[in-house]
Amino acid sequence: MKIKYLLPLLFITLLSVSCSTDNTNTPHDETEGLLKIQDFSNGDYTIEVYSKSGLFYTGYNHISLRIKNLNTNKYLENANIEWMPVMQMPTMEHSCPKSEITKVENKQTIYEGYIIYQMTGMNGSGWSLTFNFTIDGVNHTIKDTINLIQSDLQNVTSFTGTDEVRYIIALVEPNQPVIGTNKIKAGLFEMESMMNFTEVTDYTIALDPRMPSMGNHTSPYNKDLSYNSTDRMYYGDLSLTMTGYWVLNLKLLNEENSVLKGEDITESNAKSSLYLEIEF
Ligand SMILES: [Cu+2]
Repeated sequence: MKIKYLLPLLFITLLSVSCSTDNTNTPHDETEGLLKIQDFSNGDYTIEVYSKSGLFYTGYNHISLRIKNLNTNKYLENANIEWMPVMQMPTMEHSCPKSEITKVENKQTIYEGYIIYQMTGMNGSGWSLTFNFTIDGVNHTIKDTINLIQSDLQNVTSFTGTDEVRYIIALVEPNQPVIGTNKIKAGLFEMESMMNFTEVTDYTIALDPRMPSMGNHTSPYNKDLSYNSTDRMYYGDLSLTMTGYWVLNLKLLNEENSVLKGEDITESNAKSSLYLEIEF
């Protein structure tokens, strides 16, 4: 019995070892399920940038990429890459929250990370993306402008708390909401400077979903979002009792449970000043 299961496993292990030492290091199914957004090229290297949609949107973007050496036509398997999104505005420039770029487990050539665009300019203009990477001690930089599409719904919001700190909350999940209880995942960031955004730890995001078109009714069994130190995101339960347009009314509370932004929903207050939107 055991041998029967071990043998295929051994075979797969051998196969994957032989693959990684193979000189054709471009298994063409590694980008399966992804659509290319854009190539960033400097003549020697091209960074192919992908996502599920093939577009950059305002809000949370999960991004996959790989780097091709144009002289050898091979994809790099051990690159050390950093990125910097910058928006050029009339009087200043600023960045947005982003993750590190890490190698995807079980893939040879794919790297991943996220960028949370909090705004866009006229016709999707304004943003550039710069990649910095080092190969054999040589630094490389590739910069290009991107096109950023405005999301229909408010999936990201930036605001100033009563503590005078500038924050950003972005909806990460659910991607495809269902009737019933959905896992809700959000990122919370503090704007330390125009270029530097850091994850906020151990706060609480109170959640009160409402349906404005139906008497502003709420739903049962929601759970406020709390901090998860493993992936440094916030998680809670979002209950959606029917399809349609929902306002996710929020309140941001610090470690002392002081409200930094947002209000309770009452007879006289139909909406919090801090909210996100979902429609399905
Ligand atoms: Cu801007």
